Amino acid sequence: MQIISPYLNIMIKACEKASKILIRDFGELENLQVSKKGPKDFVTNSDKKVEKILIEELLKHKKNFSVLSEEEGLISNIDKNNKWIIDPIDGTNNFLHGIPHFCISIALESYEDIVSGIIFDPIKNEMFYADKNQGTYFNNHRVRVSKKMNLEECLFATNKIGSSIDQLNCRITGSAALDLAYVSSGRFDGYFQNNLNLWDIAAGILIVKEAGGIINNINLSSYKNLSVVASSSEIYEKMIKIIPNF
Ligand code: LIP
Repeated sequence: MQIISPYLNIMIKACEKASKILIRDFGELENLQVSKKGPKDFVTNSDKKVEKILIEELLKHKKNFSVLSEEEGLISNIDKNNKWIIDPIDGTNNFLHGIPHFCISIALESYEDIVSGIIFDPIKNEMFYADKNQGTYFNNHRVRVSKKMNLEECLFATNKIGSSIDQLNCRITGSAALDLAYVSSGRFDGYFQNNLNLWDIAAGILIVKEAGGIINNINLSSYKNLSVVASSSEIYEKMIKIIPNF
């Protein structure tokens, strides 16, 4: 019997509400005003609208919780031990190029531990979620990481290309959160990437672990330039022997 925490219920409802805007704007891509935030990072109006809806919905139920979000940054609140960690659109570049591979990612960090997480792909209507010690679910079905043992049979997600990993079969998808979600359900056998932000991966950290996966230790107090290695226990050691040092 699947029982989800009140926090996860709040996160699911916030995603469902915000995703309506995301789906509409994705369909009207050419009308989006884009304001340049930096060489690589474009901020869309959608990004900000979705973030605003998510923050409003989450704080409606837990008004004292703090927030760390991609556009707003850190909103320190009365309760500094509980923090919503939000990426309103993970896969922003895919979104802007009309590629239907992006998601909303929300995590709840409580006393320096990720206790609930959700990754929702509104275009494919695929929702991955977990509460700590309760397992990982994909559209209401329990999922587990890959059982493959041989690297030759594996498919990895990364953004690292180069000779040292030519022996691995890799994909670069543009969404760290969905990469981690796909590891949790066995679509990818492993994932490794560096130079990530905490909001890209916070939900995925728990979702991989609760699906029986292994993930390197992530320092939740640093928000930028994070490295992630995630897979099943069967191939974790084999994988890290091959991938470049981060
Ligand atoms: C993105 C990550 C992706 C990474 C991009 C960017 P955003 O997050 O999901 O894996 O390669 O550089 O960081 O900016 O779309 O939320």
